[in-house]
Amino acid sequence: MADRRGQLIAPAIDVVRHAIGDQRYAASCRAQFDARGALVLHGFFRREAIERVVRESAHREAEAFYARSTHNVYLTSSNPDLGLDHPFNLQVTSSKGLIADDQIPADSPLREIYHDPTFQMFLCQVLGIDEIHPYAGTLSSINVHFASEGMELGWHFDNSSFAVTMLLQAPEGGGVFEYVPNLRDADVGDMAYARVGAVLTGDEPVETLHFDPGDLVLFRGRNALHRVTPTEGSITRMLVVFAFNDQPGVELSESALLTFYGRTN
Ligand SMILES: O=C(O)CCC(=O)C(=O)O
Ligand SMILES: [Fe+2]
Repeated sequence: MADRRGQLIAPAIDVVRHAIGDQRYAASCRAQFDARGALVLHGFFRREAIERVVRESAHREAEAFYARSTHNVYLTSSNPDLGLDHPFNLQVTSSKGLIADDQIPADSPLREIYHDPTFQMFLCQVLGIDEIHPYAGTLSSINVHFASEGMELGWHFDNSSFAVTMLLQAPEGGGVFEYVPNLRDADVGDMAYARVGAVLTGDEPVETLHFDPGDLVLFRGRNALHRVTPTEGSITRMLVVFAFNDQPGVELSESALLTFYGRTN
């Protein structure tokens, strides 16, 4: 399938349901994304592509790097001066397994999607950015996350301003993405302590983002407080993260690489 400019589009993308090469379609996606801080495009990836990626990823679950940590919602170290029960210092738990970009096969449909020029241009239009680039380095661009029974991601804000994900395999229960859109404006240094405290004590209502395997999900994780509830049952939650930057040459810090992957290259 080709777009308006005759550009071939990765066959894994269902361009019949999602005309990503069409400016009007991109504009309507952007309006939804801006209004909600999140966008779910149901059935974005074709079933055959998902099944293939699940087949090529599932047996690598044992090779994944597993980490469990306690952290605050800002993913920084604590500040003892503020007191242990200050929202800045409240601790939550995260545990997941991860395979890095260099563990994903060269011919995986995930790579075709990630590098597809029409897909990248569509993301720019929806996100309102001029350029989109992979991470420098060999680990961070495409990752597959595994959450087996009991694993969860605690409440947090992402470091990056946007996230692009796709669920590969849903668990029997749990693994629910909960969030509060636009809880803060990180660009002006807003820490939103009162609301962060209220979400963590259950006093502020949160929203649930529903998505199924094959749905494309975009969200503004730097300003939306979000979590993924613990997986229930024996089916592992599997999710792809397509990580991009709006500038070239960005790489995670050495300590972030060690935390996420247990290695730096
Ligand atoms: O697993 C998800 O749906 C979200 C992942 C996430 O929030 C993250 O990796 O920071
Ligand atoms: Fe996140």
